[in-house]
Amino acid sequence: MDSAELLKKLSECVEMGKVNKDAPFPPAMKGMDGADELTRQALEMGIKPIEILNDALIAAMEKVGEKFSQKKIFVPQMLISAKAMNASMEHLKPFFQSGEVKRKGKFIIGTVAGDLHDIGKNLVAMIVEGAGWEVIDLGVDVKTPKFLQAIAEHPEAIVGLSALLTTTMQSMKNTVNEIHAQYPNIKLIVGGAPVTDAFSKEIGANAYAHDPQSAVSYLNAQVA
Ligand code: B1M
Repeated sequence: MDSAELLKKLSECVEMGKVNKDAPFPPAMKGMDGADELTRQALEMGIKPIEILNDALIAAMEKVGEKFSQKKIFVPQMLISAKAMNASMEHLKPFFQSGEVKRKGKFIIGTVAGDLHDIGKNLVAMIVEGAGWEVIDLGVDVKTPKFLQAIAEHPEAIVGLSALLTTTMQSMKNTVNEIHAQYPNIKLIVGGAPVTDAFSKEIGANAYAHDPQSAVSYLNAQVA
């Protein structure tokens, strides 16, 4: 198998959610190498981590994000693709951490104060990471001082806020106000099931993303 074929196969594994050889899903790929084994082989073959990231992983996650936006796949498939991507990323992390591969930028994300829902936020974090960004995930029930602390540590970052409850949309508004009061130039993206574009404008966020792929599109546009 040459390097182009290997990257294509790896990309398919991430798109289809084939984590490793032992993984039973998807049934059509049973017994075949998965993202874990193929990433190891790609590195052993001398393919650069940046090529693996861009040509296989990011390409695959873009397709996954688009299919999700078009309702051709649903949350479970997206989660399993993200799991396969993570299996591959485990092999690439040392290269990112050493600075050998340059990320597009930093993205701080958290679910706002009072809100414990994290499935959507985690999906956004994983897809954004798969798109080549360094993600600083602050978790759930994140109060404004924790966001402010993270921004002080990473002033170049773009910040994402997630809310799933109509009640915590008020926390989102407060956090956006307080962040912008201290850091008027920081870019803020908001999202989550009850959040709308109109609400995002009303509270002065810089952008509304209805799904992970639109968050990626906004982020990539900032560094294009
Ligand atoms: Co809760 N819950 N829940 N819940 N829960 C909802 C949200 C609710 C709609 C259910 C209902 O009543 N029909 C309702 C909210 C009603 C409202 O406010 N209008 C509700 C409620 C009321 C509650 C409690 C108050 C229940 C109670 O205790 N009485 C309580 C609140 C706890 C708290 O947060 N303080 C509660 C608790 C829970 C669980 C802990 C049991 C669990 C959360 C587990 C977890 O997250 N680890 C839970 C769950 C699972 C849900 C539902 C069933 C599913 C949410 C979910 O994960 N969806 C939900 C009903 C529903 O949505 N069907 C419900 C899948 C996820 C992939 O979608 O999060 O929307 P979502 O993320 C999407 C987009 O929104 C977007 O990308 C994702 C992928 O497309 N997105 C972003 C999200 N964040 C983004 C950020 C971005 C960009 C895009 O940029 C920064």
